[in-house]
Amino acid sequence: MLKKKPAACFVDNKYCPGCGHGIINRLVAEVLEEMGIYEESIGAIAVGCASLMPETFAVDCIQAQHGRAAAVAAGIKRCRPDKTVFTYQGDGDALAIGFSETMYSAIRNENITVIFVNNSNFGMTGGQMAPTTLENQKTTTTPRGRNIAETGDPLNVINMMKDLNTAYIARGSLTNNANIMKTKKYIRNAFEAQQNSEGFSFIEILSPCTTNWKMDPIKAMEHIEKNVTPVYELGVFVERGEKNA
Ligand SMILES: Cc1ncc(C[n+]2csc(CCOP(=O)(O)OP(=O)(O)O)c2C)c(N)n1
Ligand code: SF4
Repeated sequence: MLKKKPAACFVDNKYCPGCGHGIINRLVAEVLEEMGIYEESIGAIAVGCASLMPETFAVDCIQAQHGRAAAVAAGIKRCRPDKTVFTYQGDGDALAIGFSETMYSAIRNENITVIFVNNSNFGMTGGQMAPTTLENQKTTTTPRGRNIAETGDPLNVINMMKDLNTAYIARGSLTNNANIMKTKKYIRNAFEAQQNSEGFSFIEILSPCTTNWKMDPIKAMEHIEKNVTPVYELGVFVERGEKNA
């Protein structure tokens, strides 16, 4: 039986068929609804395909400028500590132009939740290289494949964050039902950590960009299993202040 659409999703999403953003939007909506807080939460939403989230969501959202979502969320949370405040960001947004805002929110252990969608490219603007683009991955700005001698290594931001003083850090994926359910649990744990005033929580989600990868949805999920997950390991890295890795 199909599960009822969460009330927090009031219209169908507008993402490309097979895009991971639609699944993640729904997971966030389900968690907020199950926790009974979707009318008490505020999203700071990034540019890129992430910016389509508020068109689906019956949750108060503010559109942040490119890269600034974590700083905007931190400001909101400091003014309204009673609200659950989250960002929703792609990898180009959170780790390219917004790297400083993202990292300094973690360094300051701001009591916010960052939902970070790693689809290894700038999706909305046509599939350019992002910090997360894999070695040898072809994008519109690396047509012969990413050359790490020129660009540096793909950015594993969790490796940079996990020794900081933060509350909860995890990386999930969407490649099968078990992974989707684990990712949902990570999102819930992150919101609960925020409600307990434990500090910064960060959920990275490996997600397909079917259009720019030029793959059908099944091939895109296989690509994540075979090529993306070995570079970006799944799991919980920080939990309730305890360092797990
Ligand atoms: C200051 C600024 N520069 C460039 C842009 C153009 N821009 C809009 S979306 C985007 C890419 C976002 O990519 P990503 O964050 O990876 O999100 P995705 O679309 O893949 O979900 C860019 C560069 C902008 N909006 N503002
Ligand atoms: S361009 Fe990529 S990230 Fe954007 S909606 Fe389409 S599949 Fe999703």
